[in-house]
This record gives sequence, structure tokens and C-alpha cells, in this order.
Amino acid sequence: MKRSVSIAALLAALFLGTLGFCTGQGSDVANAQEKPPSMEVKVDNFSFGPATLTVPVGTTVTWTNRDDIPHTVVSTDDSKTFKSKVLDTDEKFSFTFSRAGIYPYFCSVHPKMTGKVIVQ
Ligand SMILES: [Cu+2]
Repeated sequence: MKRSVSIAALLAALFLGTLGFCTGQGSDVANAQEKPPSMEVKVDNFSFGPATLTVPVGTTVTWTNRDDIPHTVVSTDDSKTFKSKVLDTDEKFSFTFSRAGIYPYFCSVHPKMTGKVIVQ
């Protein structure tokens, strides 16, 4: 009788331990999902910095115009994925990349200004 009680206690401890392990893993995943990745690109001195940015799928990229001249951020891929308005100094434009691919872009005011976002 005494033995079967201690086996039950052991099984209960094992069960709770397993449960705790699973719960711990679950909360790690939840924490990762609470913070969507984001990256910044600075627009300054007639250039995008960094000119090439590599990000995971789902990343929101925000361009900020730090120049004292207006610029735009316009994708040059076939589907014209994103297109900002003309950004004055300190204005921002954000786009969330939900598909993998290479997204070249340029400033439509100064077409020599180019950059690209690689989403993987
Ligand atoms: Cu420009």
C-alpha cells in the first residue's frame, strides 16, 4: 500500500515536471512573437545607410530622412512593392516585408540614390 502511494507521487512529480518544461518552451515562443523585428535605414548625404540591408521575413524597415533635402523610397522591383511620399527632413517611411526576396529601391527625386533590402 505504501509503495503504490509513493509511485503515484513519483508519477505526479514527473507529470508536473514535464508540464512545466512544456510551458517554459511555450512562453519562449510567445516572447519571440511579441517583438516583431524592425530595422532602420538612414537617408543622409544623398545615400541610404546601410545601402544593402538583410532582414528576416516579417521585418518592418523604417527609413528616416536625416538629410536637409527631400527624398523618397520607391521600390524598383516589377510589382512596385512599396513607394513613399516625398519625405522632408526627419520624416519616416515604414514597410513590413512579409515575403522573402530581393527588393531594390531608389529615390525618385535623385535616381542615383539606390539601395536594396534582402528578405530571407
Ligand atoms: Cu533623394
